[in-house]
Amino acid sequence: MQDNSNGLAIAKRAKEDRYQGHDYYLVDELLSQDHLLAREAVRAWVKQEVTPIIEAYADKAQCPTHLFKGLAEIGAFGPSLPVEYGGGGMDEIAYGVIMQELERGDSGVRSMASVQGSLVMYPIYKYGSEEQRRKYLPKLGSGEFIGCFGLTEPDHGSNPGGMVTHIKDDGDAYILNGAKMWITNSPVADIAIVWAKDEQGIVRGLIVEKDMKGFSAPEIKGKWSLRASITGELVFEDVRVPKSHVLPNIQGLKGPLSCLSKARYGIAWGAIGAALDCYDSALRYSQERIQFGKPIGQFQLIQKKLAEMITEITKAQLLVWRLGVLANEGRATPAQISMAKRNNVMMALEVAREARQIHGGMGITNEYPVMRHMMNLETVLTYEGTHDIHLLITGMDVTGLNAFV
Ligand code: TGC
Ligand code: FAD
Repeated sequence: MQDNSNGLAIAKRAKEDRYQGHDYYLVDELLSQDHLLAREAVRAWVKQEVTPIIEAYADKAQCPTHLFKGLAEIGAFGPSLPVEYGGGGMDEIAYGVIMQELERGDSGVRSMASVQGSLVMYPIYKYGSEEQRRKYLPKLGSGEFIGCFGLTEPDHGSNPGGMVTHIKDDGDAYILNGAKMWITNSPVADIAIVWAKDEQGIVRGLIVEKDMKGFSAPEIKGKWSLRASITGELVFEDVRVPKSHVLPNIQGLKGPLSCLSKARYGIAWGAIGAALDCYDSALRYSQERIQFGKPIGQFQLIQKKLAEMITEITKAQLLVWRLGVLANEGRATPAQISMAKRNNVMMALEVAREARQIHGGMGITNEYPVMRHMMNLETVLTYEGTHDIHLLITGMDVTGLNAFV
């Protein structure tokens, strides 16, 4: 009878979350005690709350909405926003570190936090009236309210400036018509930040509440990526939005794009978390899996994969650390953020693909996190600006020539 004890023993252990971080260039020495404490807290929370359930939720294509409260408790919503407005009062590096640990668990869980903090709380904080800030931010920060961000439309994704969703003046309110597509959290959201054109064609931001008449948010089904995140549409049919719900301090496309800069920054950090989880799992598998009488990690081709993975992860870690320093000084440009988002997400996707190969057949199963990360990262490569759009942003920045006109 054949001895299959090696494969069975590894599969049994795979379900345990044995993740540990990897820091080849001692980048942790560039972090403060507060950053490291925040990371430990979120890592422990992910091990306790996310890892045990995430494969089942991804399998059923369901969002673990019960995690919203816990995310609020660990300070994942707006970590760098002021405490009095529902945020965490920390710096931009702490925000990045938290996103990294969340995405180590699952990109969809990081998405839950990114949208709430950077795309809903941030625009209300930055562009809202004091009354709007006081009304919504504490509830969003505590997870009592869930928010979503509606920019993309069925016919306007990479080119949001072409949006057709619009508002018409009607005395003390605006009448909102149109539709948004691919909106994270929309079916479970209490409020939506909606970007629409006014009668002069200027983009305005509105806070739309879920029970406003004529507003609906149907779920989009059938996703093979980000399965543990809920995505939907936003449909507006003559929705009467009081003028007090318009964000008074911003006009133009710069409004939503500046929110995207905040969220893209978090994704640049977050993607490294997914890469680290794949690398960590592959490294362990390579030491435990025996073929031809020795651990597969002893074969040069496996070592090549692992060496290249940790090299790319290390480069990405240094990139976001420097970006974080610039962000703390208020000097990180949108184009620098684009470069980091683009580089780190593709890096993570390539690491996931290599890690999948190292796991052999087991790599396609939910015994290991690798295939889930890989599928998730296909969305991360596309949302918040596609891989190619970010390349064109870098191209425009270095040449001074605009490819979008
Ligand atoms: P353009 O003329 O270049 O810019 C209009 C105004 O905006 C300013 N701006 C920015 N400001 C801050 N941050 C940025 N990243 C900015 N990008 C541009 C710009 O300076 C200008 O200001 P002003 O004062 O001159 O008016 O606009 P354009 O229409 O030519 O578009 C350029 C382009 C293609 C780069 C832009 O539209 C773009 O980034 N497209 C990608 C769209 C996108 O990223 N959509 C994401 C939707 S939200 C999402 O995916 C959430 S997923 C969340 C999750 O689940 O985690
Ligand atoms: P398109 O813009 O149609 O692009 C299709 C292809 O054409 C891409 O490869 C693109 O790179 C390429 N392309 C387009 N223009 C150019 C060009 N000028 N030059 C070269 N190539 C070009 N949006 C929100 O507003 N809020 C959300 O919460 C949100 N969550 C999302 C969640 C998920 C799961 C997904 C999948 C998307 C989400 N999005 C959200 C939408 C996301 O931002 C868009 O999918 C993305 O911006 C791309 O738009 P599109 O899908 O319409 O693709």
